[in-house]
Amino acid sequence: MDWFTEYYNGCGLKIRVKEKIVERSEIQRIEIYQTESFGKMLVIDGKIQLTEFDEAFYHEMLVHIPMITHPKPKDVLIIGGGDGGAVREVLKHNPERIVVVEIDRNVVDLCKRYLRIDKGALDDDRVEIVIRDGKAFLEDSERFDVIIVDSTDPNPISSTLFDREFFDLASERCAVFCCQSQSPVVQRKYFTTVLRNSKAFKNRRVYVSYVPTYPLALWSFLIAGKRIETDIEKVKRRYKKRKLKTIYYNPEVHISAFNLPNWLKEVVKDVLNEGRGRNA
Ligand code: AG3
Repeated sequence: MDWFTEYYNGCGLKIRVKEKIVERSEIQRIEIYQTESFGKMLVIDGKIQLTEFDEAFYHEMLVHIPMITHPKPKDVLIIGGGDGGAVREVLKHNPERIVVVEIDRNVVDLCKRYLRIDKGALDDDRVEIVIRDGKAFLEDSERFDVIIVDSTDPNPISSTLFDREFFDLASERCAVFCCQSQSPVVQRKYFTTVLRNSKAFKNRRVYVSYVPTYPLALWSFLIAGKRIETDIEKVKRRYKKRKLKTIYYNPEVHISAFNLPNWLKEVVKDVLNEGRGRNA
């Protein structure tokens, strides 16, 4: 049996793999493995995107916090997320329409064929799949109730989803926005880039979750919207009303995700306050 290793800043994660199920390299190098203990695993350009074992930890936290924040999400846009994990979770809220804008057709095709974590969601009548760069799509798109960005780490293909203009545009196209914002521990630069470039949103908060197969397991998310829902009673009511069935997310986890340790609070505060008061 072989080991698959993803390296980050002077450390890494090693996972034992039984076989490589498929590999395709066009705009990105996509690999799907059968691992020894974590089920199937999707890797893009050497970086672990998901394993069957913990993908719900990530997708549920990426999706349910913004979806619950919106009182009645009807139109939802997912940028990235061609594996279908995020769409599967969005469908649990029974929206009228979901558009998935994925830049790489191969992600959708290979995941549908070899992974099937979407559980049929990618073929649902309410779901439209558009193969296009997410920022280009937003330039001439309508407004959505919720926009969720399920991207890879910043790289030449995904970099348009991390720049200032992207967040400026997104802020005009939705009521609630949420994106994954990388590891605040071992990818601090990526994390602060998201915070710096998303100034167009007037009200933003960071929350965190535990995703064991991502760099050092502590993962961050940025949510923006007029009112970010952290009232436990309201969250409980919506969770119940929408009859959500989840394996990680619940109303208590929703609330506690926003409670950051001091060092991270400091990082967030420092970046959000940058430039303020300089000319005071
Ligand atoms: N998107 C976030 C994956 C980031 C993982 N980074 C890494 N392993 N260096 C996941 C896409 C799954 N829908």
